[in-house]
Amino acid sequence: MIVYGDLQSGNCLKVKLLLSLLDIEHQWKHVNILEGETQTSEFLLINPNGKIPTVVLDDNRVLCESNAILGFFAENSELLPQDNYLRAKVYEWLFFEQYSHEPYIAVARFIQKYLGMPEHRVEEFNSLQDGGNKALGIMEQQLSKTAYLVCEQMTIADIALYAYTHVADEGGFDLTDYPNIQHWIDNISSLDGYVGMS
Ligand SMILES: N[C@@H](CCC(=O)N[C@@H](CS)C(=O)NCC(=O)O)C(=O)O
Repeated sequence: MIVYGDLQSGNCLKVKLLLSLLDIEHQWKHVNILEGETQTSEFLLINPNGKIPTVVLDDNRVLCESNAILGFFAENSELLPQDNYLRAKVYEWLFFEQYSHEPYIAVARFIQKYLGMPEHRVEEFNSLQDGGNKALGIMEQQLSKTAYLVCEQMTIADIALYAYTHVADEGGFDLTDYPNIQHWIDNISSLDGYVGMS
């Protein structure tokens, strides 16, 4: 199977980290977003939305959207609970990540790290800080009660949220304000099979 991605992207790191933790063999193809490689006619034939991560399975079926990809590969593993309620809590965090976390933290990081904070985006960057800190506050609150976001066991919710949280400082967020998140980050980054951004 082929995974199209960029390891500097949190959405792509989610997939790389899960495949590594579950020891699933794959070929990683680097895609350069800033060079427009997600918008070529060849790439748009694979994913009409022009985004990474994108997975092409061995039978040529395609799967997009990082959190859907996590769910697909985690099925029948301990990273996706069988219990209905716990599974719904995993989904709750996955949707939270896409709507209340990534649009603030990942976008602020993109403006600062990828674009080098251009003058015309400074106001937008500043406007993302409250929303990002709100999301971090919600995670911090949960992690003061349980070791991982859903329960005492790690799930794909943790992988999804880890991706942009552990580099939130690159978007202007100060993680020293969030000691439980810092502890959770340390736990995840010391797992066997861990891979980070490179
Ligand atoms: N909701 C999608 C977001 C994917 C996404 O925005 N990917 C970015 C990189 S992090 C991308 O491919 N941008 C290139 C483009 O929009 O042309 C997911 O979770 O996979």
